[in-house]
Amino acid sequence: MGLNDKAAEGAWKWVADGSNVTYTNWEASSPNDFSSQDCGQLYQREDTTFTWNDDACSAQLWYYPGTCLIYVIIWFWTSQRDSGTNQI
Ligand SMILES: [Ca+2]
Ligand SMILES: [Ca+2]
Repeated sequence: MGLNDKAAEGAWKWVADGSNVTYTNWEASSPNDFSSQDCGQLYQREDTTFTWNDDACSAQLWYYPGTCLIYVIIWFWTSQRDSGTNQI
């Protein structure tokens, strides 16, 4: 989400302009820097609201495309199912 604390642990900055983060919406236990997590990610709670989590920067590279792919598959499956229903 364009947010990291790579330069100094705990000093979260926006990648876009290097400015300090003023508003935060961290998950209750985050940021916890577990195994040196330095990149911010959106985290969807079970009630579907979003908070922030710190995660390994390498994890984001596949996490978001993977999530998008799952949504596309669900959308495609749903649209096929619905179009089949309409034809009956
Ligand atoms: Ca960190
Ligand atoms: Ca974390």
